[in-house]
Amino acid sequence: MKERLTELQAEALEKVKAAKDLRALNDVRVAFLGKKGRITEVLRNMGKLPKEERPVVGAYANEVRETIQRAIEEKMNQLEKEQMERELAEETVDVTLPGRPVRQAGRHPLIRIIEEIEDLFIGMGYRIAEGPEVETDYYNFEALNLPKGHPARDMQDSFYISEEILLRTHTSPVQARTMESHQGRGPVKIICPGKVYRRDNDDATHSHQFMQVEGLVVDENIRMSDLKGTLEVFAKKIFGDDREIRLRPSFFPFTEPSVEMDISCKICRGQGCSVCKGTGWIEILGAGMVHPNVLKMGGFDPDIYSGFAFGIGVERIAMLKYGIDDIRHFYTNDVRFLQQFYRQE
Ligand code: 2NL
Repeated sequence: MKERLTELQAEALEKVKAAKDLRALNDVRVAFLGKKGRITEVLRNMGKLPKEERPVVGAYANEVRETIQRAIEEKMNQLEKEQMERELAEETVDVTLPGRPVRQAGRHPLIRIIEEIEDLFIGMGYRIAEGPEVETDYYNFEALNLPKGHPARDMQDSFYISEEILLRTHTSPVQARTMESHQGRGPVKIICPGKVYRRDNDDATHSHQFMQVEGLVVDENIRMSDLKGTLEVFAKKIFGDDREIRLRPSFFPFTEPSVEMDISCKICRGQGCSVCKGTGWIEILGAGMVHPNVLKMGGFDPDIYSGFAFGIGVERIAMLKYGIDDIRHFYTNDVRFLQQFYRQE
């Protein structure tokens, strides 16, 4: 029986040595030392031995058990160490590798123009006013001298939500609200940047949603010359000191008189090209003296107060300034388009 145990020990040590991983090692442990293992199996026959031999064989069996157990533990430590070393080697980080580039975002070209305009007018003492994009018919039209039945109020041209509620078609309602909040006392000196909506079919020069910055000054003794001087400062700040401006008579329901402002074409310097359509001038905004009806509805006495107002289409300014040929670029978010503006920040 002792020989049998010696043989088992040799066999077990051989298998421990050959075990390639922790699972194989565990199989060896179960096969030899487990409850139904082969050592236990041998000891089950102890009863057949003469009484005096039993303690000797028993002690020897325990020795064998411990020898195998020790071998298993040693092998286990060795395998674990090998595994750890393998993992460490695999997971080594090469700190000298160049990093992966992080894609950098930046401010949208329209926001950049708006901020530039805001900075300029804040420097001239204006405040920035904002208001709702969903407006009432009163503030969007009525208060701006566009009474019911006026052609500009055509259902075809605006996004109506109900008979009295619509998406604002300009930022003028913010100005109408601001005038009202002043309760007939000047001065009002604001610019109103924001999103506006018109029911248009989108193409290279039209978008059903676009950005506007409108300006309004109401005080005593505000004259056309104040408007002209202000717009000239604006034009030169945005397009460069080398640009000329000119005002042409025009018509808007909310201003009287009304004008449109052109800047001289830089591309052809007055010689005539496709951008200025051969005229040497490019239209950039509309403006005028606030209509007495609009002052009245805003709570101001037109015999005491006067004012000027202007409306700037931000996309048009950005397209001219950066040479962009399609308004849809601003709203389709192609990073190749947007990235061209990042580094200028
Ligand atoms: C354009 C023309 C304009 C205004 C907007 C305005 C606002 C009030 C009173 C009077 Cl509250 N006028 N806004 C005035 C003239 C022209 O915009 O073509 N914009 C792109």
